[in-house]
Amino acid sequence: MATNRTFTMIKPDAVANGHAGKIIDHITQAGFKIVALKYTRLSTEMAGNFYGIHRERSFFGELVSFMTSGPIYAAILEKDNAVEDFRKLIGATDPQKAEPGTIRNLYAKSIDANAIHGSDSDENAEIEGNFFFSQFERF
Ligand code: 3AN
Repeated sequence: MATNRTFTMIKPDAVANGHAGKIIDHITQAGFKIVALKYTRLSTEMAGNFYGIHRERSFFGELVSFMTSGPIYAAILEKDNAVEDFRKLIGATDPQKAEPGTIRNLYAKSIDANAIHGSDSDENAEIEGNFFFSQFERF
């Protein structure tokens, strides 16, 4: 059964372009409640661990250098069917393929600088949330 939580990061491109406020508004207007929120910057080691599943992929080096290039917002979000509904809200990984009105369609420029992350499963939502937040930082 689907849990009701997912994890997101507003990526360095969207923060640098001044889109973070609009993206957070988009997320809350879509019915997601913010359970935890942090403004932070990933170290190379943290980004490498977070994206460890992609370590063997050709784009891994670029992905880590992009994700460490500036501050991000990390958040845990709550809503019924959170993982699936949030993936719909953000759109496809490649913004050229993202549906009109999705966050990546509106704010992302390229497949690597794609504005936002959303967990792809309940299991990963749990792992990724735990990566950033202690139990005392969730409400
Ligand atoms: P998503 O974030 O949509 O779940 P994943 O998990 O397949 O996508 O990829 C993780 C991140 O790696 C993406 N958000 C994107 O920034 C980057 N990425 C994925 N595929 C590519 C690619 N072909 N070229 C460059 N970066 C990529």
